[in-house]
Amino acid sequence: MTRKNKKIKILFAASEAAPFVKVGGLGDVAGSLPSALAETGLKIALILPRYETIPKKYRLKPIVKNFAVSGGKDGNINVYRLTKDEVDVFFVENKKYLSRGPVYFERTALAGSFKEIQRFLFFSLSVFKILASGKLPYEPDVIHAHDWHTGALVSFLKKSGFPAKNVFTIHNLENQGAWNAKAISNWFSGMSVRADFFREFGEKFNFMAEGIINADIVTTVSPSYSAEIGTVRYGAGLEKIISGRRSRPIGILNGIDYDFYNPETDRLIWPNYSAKTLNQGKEKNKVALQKFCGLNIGTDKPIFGVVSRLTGQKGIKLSIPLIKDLAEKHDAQFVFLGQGEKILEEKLTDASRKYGKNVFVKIGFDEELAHKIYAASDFFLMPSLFEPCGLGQMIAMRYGAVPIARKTGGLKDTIKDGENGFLFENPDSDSLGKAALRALRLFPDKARLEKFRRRCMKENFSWDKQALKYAKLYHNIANAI
Ligand code: NHF
Repeated sequence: MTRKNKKIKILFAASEAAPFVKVGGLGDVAGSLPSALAETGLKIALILPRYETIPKKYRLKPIVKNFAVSGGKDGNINVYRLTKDEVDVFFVENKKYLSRGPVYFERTALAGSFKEIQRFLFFSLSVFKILASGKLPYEPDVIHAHDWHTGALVSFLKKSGFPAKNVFTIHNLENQGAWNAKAISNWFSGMSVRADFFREFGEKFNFMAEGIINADIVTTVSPSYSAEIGTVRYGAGLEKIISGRRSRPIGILNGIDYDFYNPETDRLIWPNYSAKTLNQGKEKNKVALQKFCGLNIGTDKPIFGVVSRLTGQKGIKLSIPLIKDLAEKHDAQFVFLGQGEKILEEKLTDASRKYGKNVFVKIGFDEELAHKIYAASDFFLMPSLFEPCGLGQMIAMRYGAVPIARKTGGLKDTIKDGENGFLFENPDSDSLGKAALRALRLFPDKARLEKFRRRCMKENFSWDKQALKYAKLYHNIANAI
């Protein structure tokens, strides 16, 4: 069989993947893209840390026991396997570094502790060593690493001359896993592992940069983000590294799981509905959400939904000054779900205390409530300062909620201003306020509103087309000498 006709084998390495473990968008993508890739005819496997939070209902089969990654018994791993939707999923267990506690150690999910750096360096090292030993019952042609958590894996593969090709995807350049180089080198040398090939940035190593520098191909999760990150404004200090590569990162827009997010069958929402029954369906979901949240009840009140990490990136700050005005003058309602920076959590909670009948806030993660918000909302707010892709706007559109978003990254690539959403340019409350007022003017015009909603629901953000783009890219590099 020639290499061209052979089934190419891909291995995904990531810090999270739904449904086993999900904190944010990365988990959605690493969880749903593999099965879409399997449908294109590729052989695909996924490797994750085995966190203790992974539900016991997943029956994992032990396949490798007591494999030594580094010196001492703390450095041994066990590997487990489970097969789901034609995808082999490998889980790496290690009590000291990988398995205990939450996935990330900060509420924002941004790397902020040495413990977290150690976790993902150890994971990267484990994946590299087990691949190099030939003990993993899977020999990939392409290793696809995601975000800083697996940046070191790309370096280990490259520096050792490992024969597989590698792809590195930037999901969010803000979270770089940069940490004091000395602390890492000392810890590594205690385990007899070399760190001298990581590049130093001042006094730090930077694992996002390691991935970008050493990968055969770098991708981003939308075309616009790929162009943006070569600039000082969006490059988060890595713009030179990015524009210094031979070719610009390839932007492939994310998809969403169209079976999981489907208003016709979704069991987490109140009544199901389709594009044909959308007005009635959304009204019923709205009243049910208003009751659930203790808001004033009425289908004439526009609901703005927000499901988001509460961090600077997401621009939630821009929406806070608008709440009073829109709630008092326009009888608008807001439903927020998310967690992150304390200050944002407090400001939102304050607003819900002041305008309790029009503002509901839940701090935390809640998959079920998230679906209910998508189904019930008229508008969905994403005022992000930058947005690599953004999944919320695509999910919202699938449920007929019209997005109001900043014109950046994947938001710009998925929303057409004045057709299926509202975009604004400047990252300030005034500009967001103007976009929200345009949306509010649409609200009483039921026929026009319905047109917007239908156009949203007509979009196709499933993985099908996007998975083919990845498949083509894997074939190209696997076949390149
Ligand atoms: O969609 C998954 C997600 C993106 O824009 C999102 C982000 C993190 O910031 O690719 O990763």
